[in-house]
Amino acid sequence: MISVNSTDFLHESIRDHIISSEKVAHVQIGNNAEHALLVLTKTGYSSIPVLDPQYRLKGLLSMGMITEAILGLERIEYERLSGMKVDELMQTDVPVIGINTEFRRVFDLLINHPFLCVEDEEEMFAGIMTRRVLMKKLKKAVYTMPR
Ligand code: 2BA
Repeated sequence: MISVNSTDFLHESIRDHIISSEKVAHVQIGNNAEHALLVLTKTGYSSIPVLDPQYRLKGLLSMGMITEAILGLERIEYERLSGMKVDELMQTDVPVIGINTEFRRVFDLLINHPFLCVEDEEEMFAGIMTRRVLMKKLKKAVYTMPR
């Protein structure tokens, strides 16, 4: 049986566990797809947030979305990258959570999403909650279960 203590974290706020906005690789609305491809390649992340100049979340962009957009009939048309804006390519239907959301809520969402974008009380982008952070919390809970 899991002790009450080991699952206490489920009612804890994610606030102190997010990767804060300044540490999150992102692109801005208006950036071209060539710049976005560079950021995705250099950071190694498969998907990153798209923000406006006021740091509000506008969407998510992945490597797949870029390659799909420049896929020609016979080859990948890299020369089209500089003429495309991230605004045209990004996914806008993105799950967003508030900064005071409890861990039990992110549990469900992180089954289908590798990370969740987090907004503060003013609806500004505050950072991301990743699957890795949740897994570490879960591991700690499992290891403190009574035998
Ligand atoms: P992915 O890029 O698909 O990465 C999957 C997992 O691979 C990550 O899980 C992490 O454990 C590892 N990983 C990938 N690139 C890494 C790197 N440059 N440095 C260290 N570890 C790396 P999570 O940490 O749970 O992240 C889940 C997703 O959240 C990532 O998926 C990425 O889309 C996003 N992400 C994580 N940290 C980010 C950051 N600082 N900036 C932007 N996006 C981030």
